[in-house]
Amino acid sequence: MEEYKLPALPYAPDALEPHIDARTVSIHHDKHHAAYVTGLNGALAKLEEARKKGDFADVQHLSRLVAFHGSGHLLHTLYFANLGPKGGEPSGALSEAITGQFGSVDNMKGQLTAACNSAAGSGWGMLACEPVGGRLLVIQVEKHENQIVVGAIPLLVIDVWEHAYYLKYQNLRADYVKAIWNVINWKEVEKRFNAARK
Ligand code: MN3
Repeated sequence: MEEYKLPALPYAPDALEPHIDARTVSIHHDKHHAAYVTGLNGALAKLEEARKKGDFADVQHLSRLVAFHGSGHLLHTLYFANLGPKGGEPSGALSEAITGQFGSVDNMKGQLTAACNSAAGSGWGMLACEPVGGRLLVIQVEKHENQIVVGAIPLLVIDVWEHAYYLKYQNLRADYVKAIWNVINWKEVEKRFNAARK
């Protein structure tokens, strides 16, 4: 298996200005996201070593590292892909599903905004689709290495760790969350939704 690699940003670092500043996007992607990729590869290499030696004394610690860095890598890959300079509103089947289940797109945004604003420091807000009933769920992630609804497929994720907004917004997380609705790549969210329902 090849090592995990940091995916390139799908747009220029300043593409989300003025809502998310270029310096934050650069540091977030080049330093924070990169660190998860390095951490995940490191933990997997140690597990490979452990398998070769037949010595699993550190398996609990290493499993936690895989969960922490693996979730970090996957969530940040989704996060950067579900943002984009064009913004807009959901359309098609996704829009119908959101309206059907939340009453309106604004209701969903209200719940997801509240989940983002009240998540503990290292958290995420997430719109997900669970595959048993096909229901859309707003999920509040407080420790990203813990699964909240096992099997639910993230459609839209919003990073609310301080590094995602602090340079521009300092302690005003709610202002960052309010601004981020201007730069959601709904086509990407829709693509994930259509794949999740199959
Ligand atoms: Mn982050």
